[in-house]
Amino acid sequence: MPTVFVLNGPNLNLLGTREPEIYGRLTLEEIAAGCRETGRRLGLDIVFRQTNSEGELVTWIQEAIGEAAALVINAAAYTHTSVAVLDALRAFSGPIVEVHLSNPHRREGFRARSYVSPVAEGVICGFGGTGYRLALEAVAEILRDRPRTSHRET
Ligand code: CA2
Repeated sequence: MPTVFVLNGPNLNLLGTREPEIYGRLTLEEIAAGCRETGRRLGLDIVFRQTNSEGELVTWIQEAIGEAAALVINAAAYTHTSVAVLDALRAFSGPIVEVHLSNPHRREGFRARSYVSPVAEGVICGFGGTGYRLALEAVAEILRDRPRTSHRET
């Protein structure tokens, strides 16, 4: 079964507690549970993580090399700032899907720039927690159409 890392960046652990008008009412744990459920349905082994640290996010992306068939990433604020995240993502050869709960293009101008998009197969934004399910469905389809053998499968 292909492993998919679902990586989440800073402050997403606060979901469900503040700013529901922007990010919705789901907690990150509820989103994680939804991803695991979707993974069971699609035959994907989901590794779901969140960190507030840029270095830890980079380390997890490096871990995904050789461990994961695909990456779903909501790098949160690091999306707009982190060349380190971009460089790590460039080293990952499988498909990458970028997810955002909100639609950054409807918000402040600085959110329109993404250091993840240049290496992503696609971007899903503005659909709240549903975006994670859509991202996993896209990943499953990409892996079906374009199976890779360089990653570990269990
Ligand atoms: O819409 C998204 O998913 C974002 O990646 C969320 C980031 C933001 O910097 C990006 O521009 C778009 C921020 C996540 C912060 O999450 C919070 C949740 C509840 C309360 C406070 C922050």
